[in-house]
Amino acid sequence: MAKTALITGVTGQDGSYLSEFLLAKGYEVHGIIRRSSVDYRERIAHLEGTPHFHLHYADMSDSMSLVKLVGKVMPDEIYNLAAQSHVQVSFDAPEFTADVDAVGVLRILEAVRTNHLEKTCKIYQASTSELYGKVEEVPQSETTPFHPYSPYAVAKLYGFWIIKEYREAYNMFCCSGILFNHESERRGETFVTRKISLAAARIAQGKQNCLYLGNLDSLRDWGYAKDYVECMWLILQHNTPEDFVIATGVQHSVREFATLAFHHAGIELRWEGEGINEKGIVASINTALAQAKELKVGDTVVAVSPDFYRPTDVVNLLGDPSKAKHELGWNPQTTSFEQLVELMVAHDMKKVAADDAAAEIRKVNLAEYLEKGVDK
Ligand code: NAP
Ligand code: G4F
Repeated sequence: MAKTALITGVTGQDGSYLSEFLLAKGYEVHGIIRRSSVDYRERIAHLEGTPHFHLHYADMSDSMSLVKLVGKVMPDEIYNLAAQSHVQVSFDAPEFTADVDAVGVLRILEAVRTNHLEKTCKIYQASTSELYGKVEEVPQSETTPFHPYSPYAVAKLYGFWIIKEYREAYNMFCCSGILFNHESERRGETFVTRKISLAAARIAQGKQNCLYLGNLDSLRDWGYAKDYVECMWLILQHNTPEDFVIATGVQHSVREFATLAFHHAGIELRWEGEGINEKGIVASINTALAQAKELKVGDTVVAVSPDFYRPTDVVNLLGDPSKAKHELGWNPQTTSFEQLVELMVAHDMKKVAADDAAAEIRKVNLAEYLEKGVDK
């Protein structure tokens, strides 16, 4: 019999890849969407209307909607991915972040218990390396103490502990994947990697002059989201409910990400200055890739803006994925950092060019419309 999965956060980066992964495994996939003034769900548009993929309105801040939906779907597995997932935004909207990212987890657990599914329904919780925050050891593993360092991380800490509590108190199969940063061509455009890959593509095509970033020294363990969703599934197929660190075990700085991204867009950077005065300057141009007419050697294309500094910043994340490797048989090196940056920039070079083409078509249509009127 096909298994049934319920995914919260189905419209997000991970939700979209996980849906594809589970559909390919023969699952019946149900996802939670919330009302928005924009109805186009870009990351899952290609799945909507396909036979085993179903969407339902609910919200992580609305217990009743979750209780009713869990009762209707009767899932074998729940993947709780929904969250206000932007760390910097959590300083601006801390209460909303706590409601969705902390109490939301409790609501899912209680929805399962209310529907008497605690013996049959397994739950995956999207925990995060941000729990290590102001890190107490490097690299970080399942035994490293937590030291959350943002409202987001504090909310996620509650989620982690309530999952553990329900596992022990009610013998439920619920686990956390402690995932380090994972990126892709579907990554939200304000996370640092995607912000960089898009800006590099725009600057190479003459659509943007300069990219403003915050802390260039920050270190991350960046993996590919498509590789990481497999692990979410593996965690729920393990014979015992346990928590796992999911990471590559390789660390790079924001500056290194930017240097490599600009390289793939045809721009070699050199760095000058320090702190707020640091700049990424064009050292050479590969005109086969970077075709912006005005771009020249010596131009400043990356600068630092204090707008992107955080009140407290997590600066040294490096995961130890040994447990996932040995107990789940997962390969942390499927996609390397170099491949990740290359595929993101390649995608965004095409996207920026295509956006231009689409804008041209819109301009032509608009001109035609203005000329001929609405009833042509
Ligand atoms: P994402 O792209 O920001 O997606 C977040 C999802 O949560 C979206 O589908 C969003 O829906 C949904 N959501 C937010 N508030 C909601 C609410 N009140 N009710 C229902 N749905 C709501 O995040 P992601 O990168 O895929 O990450 C997935 C999960 O993993 C998140 O919990 C994140 O905190 C965690 N995580 C991510 C990483 C990473 O590097 N990506 C690492 C560790 C942990 P809308 O589309 O309607 O906004
Ligand atoms: O890309 P980021 O915004 O990701 P961050 O804060 O690490 O959070 C992401 O990964 C977590 C896992 O560790 C997830 F739990 C979370 O949901 C999210 O997916 O920032 C990465 C680093 C930070 O140190 C930030 O200060 O890059 C630094 N940074 C420098 N300039 C910037 C910028 N971050 C952003 N977003 N924008 C900048 O201009």
